[in-house]
Amino acid sequence: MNPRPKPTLTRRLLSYLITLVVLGFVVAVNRPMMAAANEAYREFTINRQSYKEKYGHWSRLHVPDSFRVNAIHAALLHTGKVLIIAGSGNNREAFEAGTFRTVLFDPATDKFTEVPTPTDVFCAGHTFLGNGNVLVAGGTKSYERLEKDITHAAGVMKLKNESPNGGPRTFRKGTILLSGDNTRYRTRADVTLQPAKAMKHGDQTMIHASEVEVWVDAEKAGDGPIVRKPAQYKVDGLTGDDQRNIYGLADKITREKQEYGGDKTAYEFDPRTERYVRVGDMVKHRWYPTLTEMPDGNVLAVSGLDEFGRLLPGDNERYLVDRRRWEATPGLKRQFPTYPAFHIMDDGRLFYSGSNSGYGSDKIGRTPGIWDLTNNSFTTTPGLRNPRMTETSSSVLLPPAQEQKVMIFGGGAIGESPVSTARTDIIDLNAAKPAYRPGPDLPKPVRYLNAVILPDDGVFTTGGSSGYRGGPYQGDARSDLFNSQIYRPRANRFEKAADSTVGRNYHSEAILLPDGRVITLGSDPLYDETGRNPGSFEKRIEVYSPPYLFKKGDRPVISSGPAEVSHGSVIHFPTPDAGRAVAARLIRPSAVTHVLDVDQRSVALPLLRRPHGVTLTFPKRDGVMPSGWYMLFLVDDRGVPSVGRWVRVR
Ligand SMILES: [Cu+2]
Repeated sequence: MNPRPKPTLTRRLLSYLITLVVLGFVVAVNRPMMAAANEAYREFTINRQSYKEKYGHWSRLHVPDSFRVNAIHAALLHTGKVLIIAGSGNNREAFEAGTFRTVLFDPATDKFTEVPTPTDVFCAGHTFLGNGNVLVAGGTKSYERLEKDITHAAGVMKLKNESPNGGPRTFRKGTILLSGDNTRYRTRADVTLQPAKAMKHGDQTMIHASEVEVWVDAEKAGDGPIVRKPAQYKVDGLTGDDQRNIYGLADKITREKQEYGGDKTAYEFDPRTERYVRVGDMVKHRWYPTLTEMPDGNVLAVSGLDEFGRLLPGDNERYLVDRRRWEATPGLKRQFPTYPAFHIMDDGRLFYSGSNSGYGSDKIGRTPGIWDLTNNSFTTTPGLRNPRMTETSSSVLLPPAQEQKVMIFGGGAIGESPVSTARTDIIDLNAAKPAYRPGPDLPKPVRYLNAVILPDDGVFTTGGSSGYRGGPYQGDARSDLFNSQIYRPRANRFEKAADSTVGRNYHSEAILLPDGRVITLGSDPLYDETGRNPGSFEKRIEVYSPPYLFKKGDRPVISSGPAEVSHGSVIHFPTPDAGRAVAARLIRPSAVTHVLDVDQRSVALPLLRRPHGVTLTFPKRDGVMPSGWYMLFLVDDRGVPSVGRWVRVR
């Protein structure tokens, strides 16, 4: 028999190709089945009791269509409801239509309700006041305009008046300003210019010109009207003395990007009436400010962009709670990037963790430190690793607040940088020379990590993305992170928690609910799944139930107790579970936006077991326990907390 001829190269290649095609076909046909099998196995695993006991469990909340809003801000009210604020929700059409949204969600009944929203509070600052109202201040006056959309040169025109006579002068929108070569620029809004001030210095009278600022746009499109140098402009139509006394000054008129402009409107949101109550306007317009309640109960507003989208260079201001109005604090001039994160220390000073979000100088106000408001001194604190990656990081006053330890999580380099970090660092503010020390790394580099203090002293951390706004990261088009983990301060390590199913990056929030669950909302990805088209705002809401909710046996119960307590008081709370109660925690509810939550803190209450209850000692110091509403949790020997009981601290 002749040996079989060796197949030619062509034949061999052909047979490989056929095998490949057949294999590919088999895989393609079975892929949905394999994916379904994987999914079924995952479902089976995460729903097992033993898995839930160890890692907790996520569930999706049903949100009726009419209440699907862009959750930019969220706060837990002492009525137990979650305040969800969108304003215009980072949606230009909504802004231009004047459609501003706020909804309330009641986790006890799963019901949503609508709240009328008078102005655009998108990207305002907020914090709780001692009476439980949420102070909401600033917001959006104008949307950004990108360079590619700017057809007409524009700039900020300072109108000046050097005459003390003639009273206030109003210049209508559309007023023309003329450059030296008679190029025409139109004002964008009505403005009123006060007369100059005449001031006596000894026997001399000095005139201080008044001024008001307004956007102007070139009448003609294109680059012709661009002016790059400071220059003086004539107001069209003025003659004689008026023309000499009243004029315009502009640093530049260009086709550069115009940032979002801040608003100066302020409200107290009243949880009882569920309405915004207008209070005095802020001194400055602010977009992305931080509001911090101070130990005296007043509120400090720091940073933000002004109405022309310029970073406020350290002009901070104070809200006087009793008078419901704002006043400038020239004695507290200090510049920070937008949404700087402050934590009130036990002695009333503010610790700036270095976390911030959005905009700011790359040099000024980026270093963490302790700010003494009594003399405006600022002592920087050393030791933070990756100090250039604090933007979009988060920071938490670790539980319990008495230990005065702050932890910073992740963050990215300034602006739309592709760089982010998995670093956590911890600082002990009780130390003689406080300095950040290395904490355990997060599983992955992350921006926008939401961090929530749990009643069992764990810090639940979830979501975020490695790339800017969930966008490209090291070759992947999308970079949302689904891993969650609980930081255990005692053990100084992260424990794995169940994966979430919804990505949460920029403009997302997470909040502890009174029943011990955590609600997560929002996310504003730059791109869609393909990484090619613009992303859409994430409107789904997820709720995480921590492992303690799956332990066998009943949760401890606080049967009753006073609704109000004062600093330094010792109070008996009846409970049938006194025998197994090991800890009591007073948790101040979250008010969060842009991973900034200066309100959240957990205060330890020393506990004495009695036959039919526990006796709790409340701290004396405002800096440990600022006045306001808190949730009181009793925690048993298995680490299982009671449902939070609302207590007002006076
Ligand atoms: Cu924002």
